[in-house]
Amino acid sequence: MDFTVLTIFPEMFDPFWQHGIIGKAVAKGQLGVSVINIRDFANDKHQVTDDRPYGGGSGMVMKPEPLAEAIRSARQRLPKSRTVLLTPQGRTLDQEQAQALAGYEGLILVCGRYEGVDERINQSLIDEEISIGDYVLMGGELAAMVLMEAVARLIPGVLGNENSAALDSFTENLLEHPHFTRPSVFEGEAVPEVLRSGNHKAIDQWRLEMSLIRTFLKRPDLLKAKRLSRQDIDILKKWCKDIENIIAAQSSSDSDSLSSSG
Ligand code: 4HQ
Repeated sequence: MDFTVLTIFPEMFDPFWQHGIIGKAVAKGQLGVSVINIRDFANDKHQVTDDRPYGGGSGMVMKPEPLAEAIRSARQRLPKSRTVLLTPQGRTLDQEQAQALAGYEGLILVCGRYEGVDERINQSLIDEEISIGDYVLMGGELAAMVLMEAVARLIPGVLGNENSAALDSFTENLLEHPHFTRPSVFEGEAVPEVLRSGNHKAIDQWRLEMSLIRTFLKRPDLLKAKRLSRQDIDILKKWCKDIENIIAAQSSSDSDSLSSSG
């Protein structure tokens, strides 16, 4: 996978390429990264990349000529790549889309500043508009980094042998189970006994139960969208039964509280 970023702030990406798993993937040649300074494609003496908006109003607009030349230059180097504009007007990035983007040979990520880019760039040179969420940033650079992190970890080999596991949680619409490490008791809170039992079948079962209940409590929308396995359904049914039993025990022993609470 090749990432090419178009920006007027190329230095912002140096620390990003250099650290952590992305840095390692670049060093191992699993990831090709480059940055194009849009300013280098401005032809005037002062290398201006913005201009005043037609129709008036506050703020500036990214001039089309330098941006168009920068995109063409990137495409020439990576003809099979997909050109993405980071903008709040795009579809909101999710795991499924990250998965699809990971399938391209290259991604050209266009980062706007100011009020955004001249609309004609959008019409002729952008394959896809992507947003990282419904809030307003000052430029597309951080959005491009978010996108690259989400995509890079899906490229085979980048996360090592954990890769297939990493695909699991969100792709399957399930939040992760809780994680614990040493010490076994921290500030009075003990690690759940099952995790220290050495019983791997019991551990797997507990983790799946935790994943399901957390998804139900924190992100019911995900659980609703999930394709449930037989095992998932059995776990959910067991909880339903447990809750029903608790309610049944209440109504037989304490009918007063039922009628008074309505
Ligand atoms: N931008 N997701 C760039 C964003 C944004 C987002 C605002 C992009 C400013 C010039 N990008 N323009 N949200 O807020 O991707």
